[in-house]
Amino acid sequence: NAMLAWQRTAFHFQPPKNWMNDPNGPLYHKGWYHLFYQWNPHSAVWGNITWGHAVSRDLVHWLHLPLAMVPDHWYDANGVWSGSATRLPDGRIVMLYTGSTADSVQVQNLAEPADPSDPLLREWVKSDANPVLVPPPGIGLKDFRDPTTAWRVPNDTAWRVAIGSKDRSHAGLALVYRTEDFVRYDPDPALMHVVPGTGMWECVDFYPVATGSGGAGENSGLETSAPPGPGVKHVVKASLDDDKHDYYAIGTYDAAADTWTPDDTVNDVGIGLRYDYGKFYASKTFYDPVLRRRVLWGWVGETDSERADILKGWASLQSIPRTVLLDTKTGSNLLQWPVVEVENLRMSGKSFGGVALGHGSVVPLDVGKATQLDIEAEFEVDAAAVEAVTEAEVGFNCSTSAGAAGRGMLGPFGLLVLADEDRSEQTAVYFYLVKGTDGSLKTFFCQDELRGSKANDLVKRVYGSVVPVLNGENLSVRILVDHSIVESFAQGGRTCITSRVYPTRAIYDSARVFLFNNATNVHVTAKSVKIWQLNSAYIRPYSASSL
Ligand code: DQQ
Repeated sequence: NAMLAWQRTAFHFQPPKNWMNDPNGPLYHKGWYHLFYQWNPHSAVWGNITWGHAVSRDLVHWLHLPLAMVPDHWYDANGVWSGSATRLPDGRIVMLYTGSTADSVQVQNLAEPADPSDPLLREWVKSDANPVLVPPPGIGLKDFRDPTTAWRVPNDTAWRVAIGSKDRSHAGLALVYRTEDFVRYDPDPALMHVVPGTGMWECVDFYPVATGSGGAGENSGLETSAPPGPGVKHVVKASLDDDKHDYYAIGTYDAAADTWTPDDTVNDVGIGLRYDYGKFYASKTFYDPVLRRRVLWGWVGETDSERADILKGWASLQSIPRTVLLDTKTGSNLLQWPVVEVENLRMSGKSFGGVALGHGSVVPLDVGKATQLDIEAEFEVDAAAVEAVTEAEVGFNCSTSAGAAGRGMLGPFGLLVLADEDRSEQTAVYFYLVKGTDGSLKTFFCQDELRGSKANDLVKRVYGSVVPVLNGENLSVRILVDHSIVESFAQGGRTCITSRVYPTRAIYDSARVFLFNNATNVHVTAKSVKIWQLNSAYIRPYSASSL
């Protein structure tokens, strides 16, 4: 379909056509990264859920393989829903996934590769023992899904698996089962964690992060079974069915009881931090033994209409895979950053230095074609001007604000991407400072889609949240632009925002980039802006000759 063809992305993972949702069972095996995903083989809307499958050498270029699993048994007849992979120390790979039965009951099933020596793991065999777990007493038949990667603890042979649910009072929760063989489970699950009011927890994720005492950094990711103890914290993530956002918290895992306690109870799972303040859901991490890092995948859905999805014949992307680390400087949030391999797509780059942005200025940056970009920008605000302001917009909130068009004393300022020449379309990525009467500064990081497209069958929002900025730090942002997606990472990945936008004019050679400062009381300097054109990734069907 030539119509809307420019909306298809060039370096984000997509199936050749139809509907996709959650990433499933990511793993590394014999030289290949594997990604499975929820897929509808028949149309561009959710349904008939099967597992699509693709492999990559570098998390950027992908080969599509035949379907891994289809709904062909009573215990998954209504859909092969989400699940996770676990690599056992003897090299065995087990896949646990949720089946929606012929009667729409949610059960957990086991599958294994038919031939583990096949690097491509093309064929999957479902266990004769399926289903291996059914909803326990007190849990709704449709509230029991998405098993995690399994982990072990020191001095115990039993594996642990967490499964998301909710209780009768609408509290979201994670149950933990123990198993020796992935077929028989302790029928009495531990309650890992529960948060009142948060509703059904989908796609729970649970993993350790290094606190830095052992040296933090890109290659300091921890294997899922890394023993708890000094130098290790554990993250719990839940995808909230109620509001379709992924929430996480950092805390301490008690391996004896299989319970977990957040460091900060005010910002508990589901009520505190999000991985991403835009369109990003049902995410999952895996440990990459090659680069010793933890990598996060998330489903980025559409914000156009179902009608448009059917017209264009596809729906949804996967986010750029992101390295996840504990931010050892703040200790209270994670850092997410596009995997380093993305930088191999960089082609010609341009640098701009010391661009002065006076009140109300808009400065075009000539970078040529601007539909596939990697941008790194750093801003310095005029400290004396900030000092002179006594109080500024303490009640500010990205989502309820007027967006980039609003004019505050100390914001907004940042970049406009996927903009056309006269900015009839633009997606704004920006900072906005607020100042309390006590002189304290707070920095917001926002993304404004309100003018993203001339089309009107779209959900357009201003997204964002606070981003921690430490003493002496400039404001920095990394932005990946890929036709119909803008993925942004502020302050090294402390706060992230993903938008789907559907420009009708800022397409092909008409797309532009601008710097802007709409603040009334502060001058800003874009200290450095680096912009690279990004090449397209090879994402194509597998054939024997493609190896
Ligand atoms: N998607 C799957 C479920 C999961 C939901 C079904 C989250 O397993 O809870 O497609 O998007």
